[in-house]
Amino acid sequence: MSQFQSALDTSIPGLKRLIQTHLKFSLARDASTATKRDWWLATCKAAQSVVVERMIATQAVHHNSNAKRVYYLSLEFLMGRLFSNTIYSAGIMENMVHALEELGLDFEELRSEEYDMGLGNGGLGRLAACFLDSLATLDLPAIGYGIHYQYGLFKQEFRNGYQVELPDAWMRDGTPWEIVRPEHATEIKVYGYVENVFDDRGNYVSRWNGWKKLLGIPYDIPIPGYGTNTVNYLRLWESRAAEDFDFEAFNRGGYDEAVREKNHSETISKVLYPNDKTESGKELRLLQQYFFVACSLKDIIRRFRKTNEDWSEFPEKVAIQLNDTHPAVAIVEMMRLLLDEYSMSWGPAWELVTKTFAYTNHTLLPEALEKWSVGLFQKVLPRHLQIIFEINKLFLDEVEARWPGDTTKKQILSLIEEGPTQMVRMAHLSVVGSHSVNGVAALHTELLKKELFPEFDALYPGKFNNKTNGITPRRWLLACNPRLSDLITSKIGHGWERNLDKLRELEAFADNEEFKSAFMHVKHANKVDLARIIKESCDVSVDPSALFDVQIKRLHEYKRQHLNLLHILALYRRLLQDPSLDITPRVFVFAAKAAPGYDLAKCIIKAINSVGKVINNDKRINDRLKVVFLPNYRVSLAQRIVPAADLSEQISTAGKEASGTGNMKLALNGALTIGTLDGANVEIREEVGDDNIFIFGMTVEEVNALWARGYNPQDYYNADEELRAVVDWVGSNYFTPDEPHGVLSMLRDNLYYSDPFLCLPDFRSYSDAQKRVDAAFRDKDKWAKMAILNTARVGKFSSDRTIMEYAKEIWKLDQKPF
Ligand code: T68
Repeated sequence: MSQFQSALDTSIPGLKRLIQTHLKFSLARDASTATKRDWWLATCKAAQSVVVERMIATQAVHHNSNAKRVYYLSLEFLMGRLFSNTIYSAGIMENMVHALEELGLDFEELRSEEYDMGLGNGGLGRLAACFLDSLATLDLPAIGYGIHYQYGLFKQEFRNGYQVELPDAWMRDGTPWEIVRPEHATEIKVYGYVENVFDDRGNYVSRWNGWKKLLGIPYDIPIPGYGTNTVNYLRLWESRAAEDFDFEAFNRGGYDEAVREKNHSETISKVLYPNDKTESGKELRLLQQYFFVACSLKDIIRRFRKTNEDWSEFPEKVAIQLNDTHPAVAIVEMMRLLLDEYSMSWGPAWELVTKTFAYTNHTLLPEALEKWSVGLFQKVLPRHLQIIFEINKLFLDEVEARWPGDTTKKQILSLIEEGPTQMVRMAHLSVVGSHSVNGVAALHTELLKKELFPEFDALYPGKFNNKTNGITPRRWLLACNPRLSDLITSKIGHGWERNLDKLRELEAFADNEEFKSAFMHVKHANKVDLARIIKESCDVSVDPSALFDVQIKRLHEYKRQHLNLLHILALYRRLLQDPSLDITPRVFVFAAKAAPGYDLAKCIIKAINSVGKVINNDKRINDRLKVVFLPNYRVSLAQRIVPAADLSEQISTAGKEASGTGNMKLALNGALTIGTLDGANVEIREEVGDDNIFIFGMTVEEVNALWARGYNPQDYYNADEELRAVVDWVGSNYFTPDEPHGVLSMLRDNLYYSDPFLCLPDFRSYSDAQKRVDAAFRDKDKWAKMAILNTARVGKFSSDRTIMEYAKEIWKLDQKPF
């Protein structure tokens, strides 16, 4: 923190002046007529000034020291709002709050003016955003690369309990954070054909001809570190037509035709695909992937060549991390550039590529593993397909050397899947083309090695490694839960924001009556806030002293929101059968988006909404159960729900959730987990201790054994009277009396006939665990202690820890503080 001297005055009067200056000169507004949004924009611009100054200094330091950088390639960055985060990281929070006060403005009110930047589906995209925060905070030279989607993940509304999707025009009214960089616009090529010809030197070479040009325009978003001068950036590419007009067509009078070409090019960055697990195989998706990868690699190489002459230095200066297989075509594009544009020969080019790339796997679900038909590749990227076949040929030679004559091994491992249509397996390409393949939690990495890629693990010992996910404490505690942050700081002081392990010092207060009471007061105040949001968006009144039982995540069968629903129905039924039953009053809070084409997921949303409507209005149960589904789940809403949760539902079928990160956010904010031994839940249990978590259900081994024996859901249905009753109940017309018969029968039939994610076998164990939760919550003292110990013991799950592991073990990247 020494060399850097700011030219800006960030005192309270200084910030006031800065805001007023931006209001007038950047926004052309007068203080007397400015709207709240104008003030918000002016405040963003003021904070951005502080950050931009440091960004310029950071980039100079990285450039002048010829530092190694990591490039994080991701099709998704789920950034949420940037207002609080930017102001905290700029180190001006306190002064800013006062400056705003003196201008007659309220910080909290201004911050809700911001529209979420929702350029991601869920965990994978949010992980990328947390990683950017940690990279900057740890003074690691890094740039994120992605797409500047015009529309992010759809906006969700409920109409009569059904999900309706609306476009997310997040930047319609402008956004204050981005800096457009036309000087770094980049041209790339797509489509066309390959010709094999003799070049000037008589070599037989492949030429890519007949291609179309596309233009990528970069938009930069500064990423300030917390408590440091480092400001990295996220560079997002927007596609444009390389030429505005086809003038020939225009002159022939074909105005429409001339504009059509332009529109087609600009479609590429139009919209984020809303599927979080299923691979759709659409041409536009492949174009998106190649477009941003090709633009990014050109940019990376341009930056490398400014300060380096020798290509062999490339892996010493550049590390590229692939966030899942979505950017995997980068491996092939890099080969193409080295071979075709820089005339390198195959061997050195391949060595350089494999030393540079590393790949993170985020799922074992077969339906999410990306495959592209050879035909589509041939059409969109003909030269790349040729290179893939060459990579595969050489790779299969390696397989042959390792397992001579074993054709089965070759079939299993080949980059090309044979069948009626040949497919390119992007995960295999990623494994072969990278020096590191990591899973995102210990269990996930074990399964990756043992179940998904055992042959690859045998072929490349040491390539597979684990990097358990993490979350940034700046957003997921400091910014989202100011009450708890202040309480923590009052006990153990600052420092936990950059060293989350320091929270262990709270353990000393876990038996302190005063602290327990203060901790639960904070939780209660946060629940009062959430109750207000619930009233506003669901028109349901809930009691903040009830147990807030929260399941917030994408809607997917493997996450088992429907198992939660079966339990709710069981509780409701027990209450109707015995109105005097003594149960802990609960508010069940759901929030989730379903992929628009995922019918069963949408049916589960409808079912929860319908059951909720009946339960919430049933006078007989005396408000002891409430069920609400908050619409339009997004980062900023998560930041309101997480601090108010008592119970965190992490109930996926064992072996299916790679890690989860919501589990970490909720535990950090003092919610207890009810969960299966899946993903990072396993490691959360290790940290918080068996007594401070509610574990239930089958283990991965038990799940595998059940499938091996043969699973029939009806065995469980027939054996459990309550289970049978609630499965039938949910499919009946009871909860949808005003609608055509059978709108929820799809859910009942799924459970009864197939139940692919084993809700029925886990139901009884889940229900028993919920009874333990109920009992624990009655003992206020015990619950407070458990909640405190959760907060105190989850320091491991800071994304700072995760990123330091990537930096040391995969990227070999040095910190560059200044
Ligand atoms: C999630 N994956 C994992 N995928 O499900 C979760 N997929 O367990 C893990 O914690 C998280 O990644 C971070 O590692 C996703 O979120 C997607 O969103 C996705 C998007 C497009 C295509 C496939």
